[in-house]
Amino acid sequence: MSLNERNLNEHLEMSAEVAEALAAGKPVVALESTIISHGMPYPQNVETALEVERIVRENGAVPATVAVIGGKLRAGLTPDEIDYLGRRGREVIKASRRDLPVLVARKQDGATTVAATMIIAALAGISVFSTGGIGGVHRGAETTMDISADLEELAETPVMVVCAGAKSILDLGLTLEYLETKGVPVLGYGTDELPAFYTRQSGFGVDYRVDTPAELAAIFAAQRSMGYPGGMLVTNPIPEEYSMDKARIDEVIEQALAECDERGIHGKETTPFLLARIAEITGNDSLDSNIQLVFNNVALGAQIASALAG
Ligand code: PSU
Ligand code: MN
Repeated sequence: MSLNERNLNEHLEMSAEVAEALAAGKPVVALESTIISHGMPYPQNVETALEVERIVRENGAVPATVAVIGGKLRAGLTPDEIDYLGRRGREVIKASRRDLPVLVARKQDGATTVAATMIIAALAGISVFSTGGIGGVHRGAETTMDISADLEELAETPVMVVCAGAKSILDLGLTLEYLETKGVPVLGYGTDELPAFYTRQSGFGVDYRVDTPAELAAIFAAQRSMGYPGGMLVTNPIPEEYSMDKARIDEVIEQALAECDERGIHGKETTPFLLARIAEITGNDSLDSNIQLVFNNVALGAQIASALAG
């Protein structure tokens, strides 16, 4: 273990349940908290986060919701802490990789993005992390250079991230190119096509189609056993019955993007703004789909973690 990792570990605090499960080699699934504070409105955010933990357990794994609380890197929150993050919403600092040192030094709270959740999961020794969607290369990145730190983290940190693809608020083609350059395998669970979050299809292919949790676990184990750094991305299509009409959601996304531009929103505010606007414009239809795809991803994450442990 490097010096840096040891230093970070001093700041890590696992719940007793998560620590015991990891020590016993039992399956654990990491869950992020930006989705709670910035990705969904209250109270659906808290209801979803608690239901997600229940689904992980139902599928035989221990949930480890990740956040920064009072400067501690936490894996495994209490329901009260989840409620606190959900109620405070966007007042909680959205914490990606670059934010962690400041929050730790100042003993502040932070809702962790995919990137920051991967860092904390890896420190804790958790291999599988399920969420809704990841950050990626934003449309117009050729001039804004807005590329999520999530992609860089996937290149460096040994965690398998299970998501429903990426929203077309991003440039999906450029996101795939970036992941290819960085050597991140993009696996489609039961699909050849990259899912686009609200819809099952994007028009872009994944690197490999994989049909079972057992094979996903085997591919992750193979990556780890070769000893070089990096994680991988599993993309799991939204269940058919909850998928949205592509033309409708594309229209809404275009409108949200135009408003984002007009208001000059940039940096870390971009993704939360777009997510909130899409939910507002669709009158919460998209929120229901969002919640269902997260449920679907955490069930798969628990099955992969079980296969890895077994
Ligand atoms: N995409 C979603 N829902 C989310 C996010 C992205 O559909 O909640 C959150 C995740 O926490 C992700 C972060 O890691 O936004 C990416 O933010 P940025 O683009 O600023 O890196
Ligand atoms: Mn960004």
